[in-house]
Amino acid sequence: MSHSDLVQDNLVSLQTHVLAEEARHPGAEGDLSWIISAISLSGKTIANKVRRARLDDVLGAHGTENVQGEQQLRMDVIANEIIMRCLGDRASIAVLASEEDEEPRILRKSNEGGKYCVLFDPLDGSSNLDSAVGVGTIFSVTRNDANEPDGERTVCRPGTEQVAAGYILYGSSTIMCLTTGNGLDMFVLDQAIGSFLRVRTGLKMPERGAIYSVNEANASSFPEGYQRYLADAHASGYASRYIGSMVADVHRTLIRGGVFLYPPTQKNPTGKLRLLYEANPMAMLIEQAGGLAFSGDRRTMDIHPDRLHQRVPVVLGSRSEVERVQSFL
Ligand code: AHM
Ligand code: MG
Repeated sequence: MSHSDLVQDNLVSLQTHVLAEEARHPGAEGDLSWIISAISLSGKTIANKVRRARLDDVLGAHGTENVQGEQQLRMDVIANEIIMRCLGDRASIAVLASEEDEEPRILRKSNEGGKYCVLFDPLDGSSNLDSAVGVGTIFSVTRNDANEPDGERTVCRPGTEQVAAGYILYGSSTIMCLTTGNGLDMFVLDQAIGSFLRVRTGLKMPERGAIYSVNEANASSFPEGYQRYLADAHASGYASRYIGSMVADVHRTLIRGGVFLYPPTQKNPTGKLRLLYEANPMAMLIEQAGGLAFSGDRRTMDIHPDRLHQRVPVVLGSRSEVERVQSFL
């Protein structure tokens, strides 16, 4: 037996991976690696809090509302604070924009080294925490515009301008899916050594999949095209899977194929999910894995946002399944 056979472990860490990715870009100065490392630290910290939430008695409402008028849970506030602290001291971050905060936080100007902006949903699906299903953190990294003094306008950029995007799923294992625009890579947190280890590079999602994922209780208020798609899916023997946590539902869609939808409803006429914190980063990941992501009749990442907390309809998943939905719209 050779010596190398004695160590079976996969030993490419997230850190090693990002540094190697960055080395492929001439002139890169390592700033993005520092940002991803801060996101990784926040993910590990949040994963630990999520696992202990009931023991530490931090489930339930915080007693405040966020900018969308939604009840903030204690864990939303905790996750937001962890990310703000971990990312707040990284020298190359100009702006931090969180789904939980009304205004973006401007940390430094570009002439003070602020090269990037990070947008995030700290704990998506948090209303599911008390039933212990998967929840997640979603993030998006864009370049800071040196000529734009207004923080909100700086981060209101189309998804095509994202330089990195990803999510961390706090599920039966803690998983990070990441893209820096060169395919989608997947990492699993090895609790024993405290590192995210790479398990897949260039992950491609199935081309098709007879699974739809939508909150079907709202179906009667979906625009007609979505209703006709669902009727067709029923008649064609599709399976329905819906957790109600976007990160968990998108992750399954990535692995198993199919389509995830959040259409316009009576309650949310432009859809529920937020363009900058949810739809765009997921769209980048899905496209990098060979899938498609649309909002109405437009590619999600082509939308020019007009405000920070803008909501859009979402249809994303396997290429042929998204095309099938589009054919009904
Ligand atoms: P949140 O950011 O307030 O947690 O809301 C977003 C979540 C998504 O994770 C999920 O896809 C969706 O809301 C579920 O909404 P609904 O309960 O209406 O089906
Ligand atoms: Mg959310």
